[in-house]
Amino acid sequence: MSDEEDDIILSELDDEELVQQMFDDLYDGLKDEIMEAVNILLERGWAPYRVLTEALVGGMTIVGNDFRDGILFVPEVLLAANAMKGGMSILKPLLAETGAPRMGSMVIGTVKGDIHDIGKNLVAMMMEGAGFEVVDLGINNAVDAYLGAMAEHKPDILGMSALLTTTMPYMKVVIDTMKEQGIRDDYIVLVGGAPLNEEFGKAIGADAYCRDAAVAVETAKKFIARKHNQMAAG
Ligand code: B12
Repeated sequence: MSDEEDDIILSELDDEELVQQMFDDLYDGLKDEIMEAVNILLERGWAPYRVLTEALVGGMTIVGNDFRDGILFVPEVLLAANAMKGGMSILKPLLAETGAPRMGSMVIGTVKGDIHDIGKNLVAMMMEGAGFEVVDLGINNAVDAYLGAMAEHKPDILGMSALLTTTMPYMKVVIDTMKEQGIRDDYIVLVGGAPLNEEFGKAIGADAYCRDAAVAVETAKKFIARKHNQMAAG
């Protein structure tokens, strides 16, 4: 690192410069700097959700593009992911603290063979913030892990995440097993992850594909309202 870079004082940058600097720091995997910058933006009155989407997710998109293009490799991306998680750890309690009324519950996990968890964690955070109780199964979940958690926690919603084209078909394995066991219709099944799309969601028999965490919250609320209406009518 050059002397010039050493001299950057994050709190002296204006918002726009600070966000640019966060993109660089996330790219370089500088967790402490990311955490400091998140705190600065919060102190300046930025809403936690804005910090999350504009600074952290924005920065991760740049990392993602360079990973795709072969400019960054797994070790660097892991560091960036770690820095992102540092920032998310500050935002998590704030997003969960909205005092929203309890909306329902969700079991969520990344599917078998897949260790990507940033997007899933974000969805879990946003759902908690919207008043959902969330049981997070973590990564690399086989059918039994999902079924066991559903039997134990009886959630309204099952959420599955996959970031690889090789792991996304596993979602169908889970849904097909639910059908075989006659429990498919007991749950609202939401799926997400960068390589998925709406068509895929339909094809595997999910209730909905959600492009991002905000859409996940909206969709979950919509399905819960529908479920309550059905219960009231029936
Ligand atoms: C970070 C990252 C990693 C990190 C993961 C760290 C971690 N703790 O998660 C590390 C370095 C470990 C990694 C490893 C690998 N990765 Co990777 N990774 C990424 C990267 C750059 C970013 C993913 C991310 O976190 N995005 C940010 C979050 C916020 O977005 P998101 O995950 O899409 O989530 C949002 C939505 O999709 C949605 N969502 C997500 N989940 C869910 C779930 C539900 C229920 C709902 C409703 C919504 C929802 O909401 C989220 C929030 O808004 C992507 C690039 C990309 N464009 O996605 C590649 C990418 C996914 N990886 C890729 C690859 C190839 C790999 C490796 C195979 C590389 C290798 N050679 O080893 C391994 C696989 C390891 C494995 N078995 O899983 C490819 C996949 C290509 C493909 N078509 O399958 C990508 C697309 C990069 C690329 N273009 O080549 N990776």
